[in-house]
Amino acid sequence: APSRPVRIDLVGVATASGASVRGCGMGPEALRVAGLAEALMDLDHAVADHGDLRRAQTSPSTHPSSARMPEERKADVLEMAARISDAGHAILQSGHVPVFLGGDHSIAMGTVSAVARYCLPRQKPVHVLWIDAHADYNTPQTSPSGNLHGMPLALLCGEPGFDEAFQGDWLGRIDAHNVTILGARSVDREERRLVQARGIEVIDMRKIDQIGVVAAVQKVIDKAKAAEAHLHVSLDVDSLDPAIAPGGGTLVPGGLSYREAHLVMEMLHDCGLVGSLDVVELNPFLDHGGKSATLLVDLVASLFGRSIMGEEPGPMEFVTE
Ligand code: HAR
Ligand code: MN
Ligand code: MN
Ligand code: MN
Repeated sequence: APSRPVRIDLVGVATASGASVRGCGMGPEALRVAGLAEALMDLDHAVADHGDLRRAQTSPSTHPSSARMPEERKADVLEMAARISDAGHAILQSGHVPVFLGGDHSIAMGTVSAVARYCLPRQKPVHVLWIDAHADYNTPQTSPSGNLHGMPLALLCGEPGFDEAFQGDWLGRIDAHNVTILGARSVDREERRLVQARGIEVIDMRKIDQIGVVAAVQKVIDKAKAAEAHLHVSLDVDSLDPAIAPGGGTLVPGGLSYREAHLVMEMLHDCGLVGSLDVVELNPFLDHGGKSATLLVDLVASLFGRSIMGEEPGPMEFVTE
């Protein structure tokens, strides 16, 4: 395998508390069944699986068909974020690459915090590449749904409007100028206003159609490389086209194609800057026979060095025009 072997620590986060559709709490196990650790070991990486973080078992609701109460779900999300942040920080301290398996996207409140808490005091800038159909930049004031998986980036960028329950030693902050959202095609009106006001770079699907994945990803790589940044990739299953990845609770048509998604991952691998990863929102209950889980495993393999012919094309070989 062409990539430099690294030590990868898998951390499952078996929760759907940030989402309204249940089932993505089973995501980590589906990724294991689809062969994630084996695929990475096949690329000569050393892999440890830390198992799953999960909330303590609570008694069943007296109203089984109703969703759990918003305040209770918020408490879950924040408790989980604190635990994720500490677990991720310890992994980074040990010099390993954390790969977080969601779980809904609210887990990124903890994962990105871990990266920020580790890198920023060491004068290492952080760049976050958020690959998603959505911007996940709502605040409790702007959110049309109240679902916390639509808010992690806003919290991480220090957006006002989050009450004191969201603040704590676990929370790490990132600069909105060091965030790129890739693959967006569903952004709420108020959310769009915030994203634009903060100067967050959004490479939406229309832009990808126009400039292509190569130019899009090269923009991110150039930025991260110039800053000598740690690149954190947060991969939401709904960034992918629903035809190839049906296993998500909030699907939006017009997503990344199979080869576009792989090319993103292949280029990110070759740039050598990726130091942590989230794979989120996989809902095995909605998936079709493991199709989405298998695709995600293959994409993670591409990110960690799997290539068709085993070659290592330097970044320059992408610039052919
Ligand atoms: N923007 C919508 C909201 O805030 C939906 C976004 C959340 N869905 C996700 N995130 N899957 O990527 O409710
Ligand atoms: Mn998301
Ligand atoms: Mn999404
Ligand atoms: Mn700035």
